[in-house]
Amino acid sequence: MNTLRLQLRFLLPLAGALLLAAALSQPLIDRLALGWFSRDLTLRGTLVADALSESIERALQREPNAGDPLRQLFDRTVRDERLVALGLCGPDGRLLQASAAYPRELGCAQARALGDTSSPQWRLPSGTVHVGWRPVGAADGGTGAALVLLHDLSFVERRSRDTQWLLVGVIAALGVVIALITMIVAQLSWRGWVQGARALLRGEGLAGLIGAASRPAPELAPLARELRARLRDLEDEYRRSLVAQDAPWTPERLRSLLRQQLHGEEVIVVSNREPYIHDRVGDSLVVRRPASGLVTALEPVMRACSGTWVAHGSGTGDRESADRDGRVAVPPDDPRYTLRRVWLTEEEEQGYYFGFANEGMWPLCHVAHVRPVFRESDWQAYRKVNARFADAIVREARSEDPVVLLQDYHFALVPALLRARLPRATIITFWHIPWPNPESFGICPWRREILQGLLGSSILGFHTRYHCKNFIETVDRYLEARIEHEHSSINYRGTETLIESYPISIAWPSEAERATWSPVEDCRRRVRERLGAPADRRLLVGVDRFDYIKGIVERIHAVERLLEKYPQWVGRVTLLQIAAPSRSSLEEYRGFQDRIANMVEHVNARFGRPGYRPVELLAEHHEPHAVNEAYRAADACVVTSLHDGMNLVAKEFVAARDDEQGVLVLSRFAGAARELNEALVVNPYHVEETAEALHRALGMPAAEQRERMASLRAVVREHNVYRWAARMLGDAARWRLRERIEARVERHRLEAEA
Ligand code: ADQ
Repeated sequence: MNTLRLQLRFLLPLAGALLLAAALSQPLIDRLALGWFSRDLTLRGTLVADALSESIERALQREPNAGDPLRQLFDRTVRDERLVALGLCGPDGRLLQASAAYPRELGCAQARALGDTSSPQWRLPSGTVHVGWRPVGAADGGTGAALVLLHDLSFVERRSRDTQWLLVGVIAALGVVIALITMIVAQLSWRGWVQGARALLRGEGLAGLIGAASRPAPELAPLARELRARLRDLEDEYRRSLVAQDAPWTPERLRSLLRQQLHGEEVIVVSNREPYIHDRVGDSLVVRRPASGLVTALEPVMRACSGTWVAHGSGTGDRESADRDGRVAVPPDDPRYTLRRVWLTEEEEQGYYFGFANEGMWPLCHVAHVRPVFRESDWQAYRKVNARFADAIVREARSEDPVVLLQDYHFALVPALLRARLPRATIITFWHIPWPNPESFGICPWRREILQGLLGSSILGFHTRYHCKNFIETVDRYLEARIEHEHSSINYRGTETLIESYPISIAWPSEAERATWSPVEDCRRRVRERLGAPADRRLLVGVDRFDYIKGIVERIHAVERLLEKYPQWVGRVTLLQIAAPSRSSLEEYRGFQDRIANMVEHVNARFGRPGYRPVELLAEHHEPHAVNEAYRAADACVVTSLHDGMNLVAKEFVAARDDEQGVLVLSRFAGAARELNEALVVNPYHVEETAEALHRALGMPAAEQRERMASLRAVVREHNVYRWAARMLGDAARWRLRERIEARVERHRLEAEA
C-alpha cells in the first residue's frame, strides 16, 4: 500500500509534467509547421508558375488582355485542392485575369508586398490563405507580369493538429514506459529499504546490509563463511572490552541495557526456588522473600522486562494466592511481572529435588568426599519434572524466540527439551555450582543425557573459567561434538553453545540501605552482649547453609588448632557460626548437622571455661539484617568451603564493612577466591595453614586491614550482581543478533544456490 502511494506520488506529477509539456508545445509546433509548409507552398507555387508560364506568355503575346483562355486555364489549375485561387498581374500592377475565387480586394501591389515577406498570409472569410508572387517567364527576362497564387492554409492547421496529437501520443507512450521502469525499480529498491529499515528497527542494521550483499551469487558462499567468522571475532572482542569497562553497574544501567539491546524481547526466568513464597499462617497469607543472591540479581531484570518467572510453588499458601494456571502477579505490592508456579507432588519433589539434584548432582559436582547417590527412580522423577517445567515455559512463551534464563543444576535437561520446541529461543543456562573434571563427572550413569540436555542452551554460564574448561573437557570426553576452543563454543548436532564465565555477585548496598545500618561499634557490642562475651573478645564469624561443602568441620578443626598452637587466644577469641538448616530431610545433611554439634561440644569442652565458649553455633535461619550485624561485628569472616561455585558470604562480608576493617579468610576452592585476592586465601583441608591464617587475621594491624579491605571493596563494588546479569544478557542480545545475521546469510546462500 505504502509502495503504491509512494509511486503515485511520483507518477502523477510526472504525467502532469508531460501533458503540460505537450500543451506548451502547441504554438511551437504551429510555428514550425507553418514555416515548413510555407516553404513547401512557395516551392509548389514556383512549380505551378513554371508550368503555367509558357501558356500565359503565349496568351499575353497573342492578346495582352487575354481573357477567356487564361480564365479557363486558371479555373482548371485551381482544381488542385490546395490552390484556392490564381490571379495574373500585369506589368502595370493591374489584375489582368483571375480565377473565380480570387478575392478582388487583394490588389496586385498588396499581393506583391505580401509575397516578399516570410509569412505571406491573407485572411479570407473561408480561412487563411498563403500568398505567393511569381513573375511569369522570369528565365528570359520576363514579361513583367506575375502570378498571384493563393494556397489554402487550413490543411496546415489540420496537419499541425495531427502532428500535435501524434506528439502527445508519443509523449504519453514514453511516459508509460518511464513509469513502468520507475515502478519496477522503485518496487525493488523499496523492498530492500523496507527490509533494511525493519532490520534496523530490530537492531539488525548490519544484517540488512549483509543480507542484501549476500543475495546474488553462490560464489559468495566463502565470503559468507568469512563474514560469519569475522562476526564471531567481533563478538569476542566486544565481550572482552565489556569485561574491561569500569563504569559501575547499577539497576538503572542494567535496565537501560535491556531497553537498548533487548528492547521488546520476552524474558522468562526459570528457577527451582520462587522469588515470592506465600505461606498460610493461621487465617492470613504471609509473603516471604527468600534471602537469595539469585533473586536479588534477577528481580531488576524481571521488573524491567515485565516477563515471566517460572518456579516450583513450594509455599503453604501458594495455590490459594495464584490463579487456576498457577499465575500470580508480583511483587505483591507493586505488580511488575508474572510468577508462574509449577506444582509438584511430594514424590516428585523427593525424587527430582532431594534425590537426583541434591543427593546426585550436588555431591557429583562439588567433589567433596560425599558419595553421589544415583537412583533410577530419582532420575525418572528428574526427567519428568524437567519435562513439566519445559511444558510450562513453552505455554508461558508469547513469542517464538523468547530469552529464557534457566537457573542451576535442577534443570539440566530443560535446554534440549526447549530447543526442540522453541528452536529460535535464546536459552541461557547458568550453573551456580562447580563443574568437576571429566573423570569425576563420569561417575554419573546418565552423563551423556545431562550433557546433551545442557547443550540445548545457546549460552551456558559458570562462575569461573576453570569450570568452563572442565565442562568443555567433559563434553570432549563423552560426546562427539565440535569444540572451538578459540571461541569457547561447542557445536553439538547443529546447535552451538557458548561456554562462558559470569562470576555472580551481590547488589552493592545503596546509600539509603547503608543509612539503616548501626555503627560498627554498636554491632560489636550487641553481638557480644548476646553471646555473654566481654567487650575485648575477638570474634571470628562463619555464615553458611548447613552443608558439608561449606567446610564447617574443617573450620572448627582450625579453631581448635589455633587455640592449641597459640594458647594466648584461649579465652580471647570465639567463632560465631551461623548455620541455616538446609535439606534436613536428607540423611547425609542430618548426620552432618549432628556431627558439627558434637564437634562444637568437643572443642568447647576442651578449651572452654565458665563464661567462655570458643565456638558458638547458632543453627537457625537469620534475617538479612542480623547476618549483616554479625559481619559488622566480626574481626574476621571465615569462609572455608571445600568446593563452592562462588560463595556470596565472602562478598556480603566485604560489602558490610564500610569501616574498612575486618579480615576475610577465604578458601582457595571457592570461586570467590579468583576475584578477592586481598583475602587471606587458605586450603581448608590444611588445618595448620588455616589456623595460621586465623592467627594472622586476629593479629593484623588496622592499617593492613584497611588496605586489604579497601581493595576488596573496590572489586565487589564493581563486580556486582548487575554486572553479572548485564554480561549474560548482553551476550544473549549479541547472540540473537548473530543468529539472525547467520540465518539471513544462510537463507540467501540457499536461495542463490537454488
Ligand atoms: P549457596 O550454596 O547457598 O549458593 P552462598 O553463595 O554462600 O551459597 O549463598 C548463601 C546465602 O545464604 C547468602 O546470601 C547468605 O547470606 C545466606 N545465608 C547463609 N546462612 C544463612 C543463615 N543462617 N540465615 C540467613 N541467611 C543465610 C549457591 C552456590 C554458591 C553460589 C550461589 C550463587 O553454592 O557457590 O555463590 O549459589 O550462585
